[in-house]
Amino acid sequence: MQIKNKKSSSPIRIVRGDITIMEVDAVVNAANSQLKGGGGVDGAIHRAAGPGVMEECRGIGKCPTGKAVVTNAGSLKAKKIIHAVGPVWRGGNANEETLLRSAYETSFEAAVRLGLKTIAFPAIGTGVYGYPKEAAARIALAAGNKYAPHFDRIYFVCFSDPDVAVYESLLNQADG
Ligand code: AR6
Repeated sequence: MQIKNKKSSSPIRIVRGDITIMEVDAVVNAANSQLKGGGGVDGAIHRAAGPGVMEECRGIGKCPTGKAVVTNAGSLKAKKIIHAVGPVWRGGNANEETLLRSAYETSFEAAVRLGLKTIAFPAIGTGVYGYPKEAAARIALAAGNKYAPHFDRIYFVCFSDPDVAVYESLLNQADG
């Protein structure tokens, strides 16, 4: 797993790897509003966490797009899973930006409320849901900067080197 960030005063770190092995207080999931599990990072998290988490999701029922719900973390090395629901990309004129920002901010708010100090996010919405990667990374990093004072570490976990490069170039731009 590679960890890079020039700006050591910031809690934000860009990581390449599998979010299910992160040792953090909160792992964020890119869920669907039925909380039914699926492919991608959602499938990986539920497989790694075990059936108790799916049972908890069934008990909660649904989660609107742009919001998040919290469960225990089962077998993950985390205290909680925050299941955030990003928007399906429909071309950019269907409120996608507001909904993705809200998915990040609602997740951060839930973690703050629970006193969680370290958190790991996948690139919500950028897989099956089709949100353009750079635009999504901008929203993720802006939310990270907004909530940075509340956290010891905020990891953005990328699944590929090109995804890491997108986040890093945006971070470097921000560093000037
Ligand atoms: N660790 C970190 N990132 C991952 C992992 C992993 N183990 N696996 C995939 N990714 P997606 P979405 C990356 O499709 O677009 C599901 O079926 C992946 O490369 O998982 O929000 C849900 O049930 C991509 O960059 O989530 C929903 O129905 C990112 O995670 C729907 O897909 C998000 O891709 C949600 O779609």
